[in-house]
Amino acid sequence: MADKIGIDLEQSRIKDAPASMFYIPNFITQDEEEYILSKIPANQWITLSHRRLQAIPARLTPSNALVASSGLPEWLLKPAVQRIDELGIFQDSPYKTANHCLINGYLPGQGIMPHEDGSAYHPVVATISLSSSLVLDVTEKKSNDSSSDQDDRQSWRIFQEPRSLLVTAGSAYTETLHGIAEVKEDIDLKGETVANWDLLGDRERVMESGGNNLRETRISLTFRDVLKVSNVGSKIFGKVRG
Ligand SMILES: O=C(O)CCC(=O)C(=O)O
Repeated sequence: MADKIGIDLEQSRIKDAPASMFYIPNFITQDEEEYILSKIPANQWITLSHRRLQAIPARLTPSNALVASSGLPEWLLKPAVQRIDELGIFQDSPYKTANHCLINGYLPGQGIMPHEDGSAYHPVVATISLSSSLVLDVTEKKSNDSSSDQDDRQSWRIFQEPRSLLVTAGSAYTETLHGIAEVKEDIDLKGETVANWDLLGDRERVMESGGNNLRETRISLTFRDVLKVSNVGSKIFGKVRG
């Protein structure tokens, strides 16, 4: 997968993170961010204990299938999915594009437990952040030394700015867990502690705040290609898999 990624994306590779993670600041404009935010349905949030969530076009079934009567709506396709597709990150996926979006909403102090995205999806996820910055913690799944009591797993901090795109693929998808700490402020942000520091769009803002990031409400759009799709009653999934 990494070999097939175009040269522009290669310049966005997070070198200090597991292969393959890419970070692109200002992937969408402020107007596009406002447009997407204005389109997120206000009445479709599922409130969980530590965040809220929407699955578009639908939640997966217990057997990890996507069964829906329509595809992603226009407001997610343009510009977000269209621009993601231009990167070629879904070129090896069954549908050659994202067919699913999980929208997560986090208040300051909210987060998500370390987890992996699993086998329901082609192993690529593209995350657009909206409204606020925060740190995503990425940790190796397995300890190098299973006989040791000590947790010697390697971990990395990825700082996600509003309007940025984070791509997680390859062994970063299959061999790591990702989570967001339930804190109101991310601290100690600097070149030595943030894996994508050199790729950030606005390092000055972080430095001016003394390496701290006071969180505000953040929305993330996580785009994936669900492997099992039912095309029942639908013209939307044009490419039906055999
Ligand atoms: O909000 C994020 O950036 C992460 C979301 C996430 O981990 C997920 O949807 O599985």
